[in-house]
Amino acid sequence: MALGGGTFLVQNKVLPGAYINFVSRPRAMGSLGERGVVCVGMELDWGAEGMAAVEAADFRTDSKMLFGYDYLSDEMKDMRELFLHARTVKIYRLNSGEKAAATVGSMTATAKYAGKSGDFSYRVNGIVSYAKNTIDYMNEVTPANAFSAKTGRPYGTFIGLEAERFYDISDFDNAGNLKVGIPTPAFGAVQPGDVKYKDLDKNGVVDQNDVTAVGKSPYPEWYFSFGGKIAYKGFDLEVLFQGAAGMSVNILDNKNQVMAFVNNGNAYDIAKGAWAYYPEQGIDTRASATYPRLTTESNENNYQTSSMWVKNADYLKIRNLELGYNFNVIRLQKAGIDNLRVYLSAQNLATFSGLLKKYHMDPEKLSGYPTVKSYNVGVSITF
Ligand SMILES: [Ca+2]
Repeated sequence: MALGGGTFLVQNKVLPGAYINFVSRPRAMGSLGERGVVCVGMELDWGAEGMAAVEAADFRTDSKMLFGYDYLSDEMKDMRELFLHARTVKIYRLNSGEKAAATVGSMTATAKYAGKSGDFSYRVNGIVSYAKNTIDYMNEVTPANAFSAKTGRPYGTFIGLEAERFYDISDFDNAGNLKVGIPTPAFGAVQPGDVKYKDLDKNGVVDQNDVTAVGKSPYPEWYFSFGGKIAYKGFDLEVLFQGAAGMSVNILDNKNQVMAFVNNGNAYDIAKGAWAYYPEQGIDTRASATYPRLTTESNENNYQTSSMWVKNADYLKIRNLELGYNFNVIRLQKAGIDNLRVYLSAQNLATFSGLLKKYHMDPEKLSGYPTVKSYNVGVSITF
């Protein structure tokens, strides 16, 4: 399939070793398996070699924050790198019945810095990218209220009800009915301790016409990884961190761990924050409750997609940590072995995440077992 087509590339040599690319790429992406998707946009690359940038330091002169062109020998060029890539594209989906258009902007920066002094050497490197999209047009049934629309928001944005608070005793009359003036929820009878949602269109009824954005999308806006390695004589220590930010998850997707007692299931830690008011037993969690009242009955009202359950899913993980020692002795080489390495490594050693801390859920793998930690001891021989 060929729609659009043509690539215009202008490469400007700005400085020896530095370059700027202006790329205009109207192109069809049919070859990527998505039929009828056309992508038109601008890309801008900026790379520099032999340039000490803001994030780098020139260890030879011990100067920091050096900016400007700095001649480096070929050997040194391998040790420093700074690269920026910016992109804005408009994506059109042209299939009949599935018309959609979105604007996507993204930027990626990578940097590497390495040095060596005698038997000691080090390297640090990182990548950070930011991407944001907006749905310009899609085949959406026009909602009753503009604030409910998916169009105009990033793809995948969680749309749901805004949980305001829990119903209190004072919201009900003596017969157990909601007092006049309190909007009626459309998801069945409620009691004190159930989730009270905002009646956004103020029509006196809380229903699906009151939904709006209650979080971001499950696709991160920010993605980053950074790491480094230090080596001294035969020893080396390497670490890699990776993380993502600017995304949400709906923890109701892990029903077993969120909905207490449902299907005779257990109540997990999350339910410890349950609303409870038993004055005769001296129990009153009303001021601090973070979870609706506990019940063994199904409760449609409390388990709507809402800000009660859509949570921030940012995380940072230590993906890899490895300590190694390289034997590189002449005796071994005589035996035809170039290198003998012993190492101790750990994968997914630690996860820093509010979701994991508060709800024992791995943001990358909401249900089931969290990402597996693993430890390895190894020997590698290079012949
Ligand atoms: Ca309403």
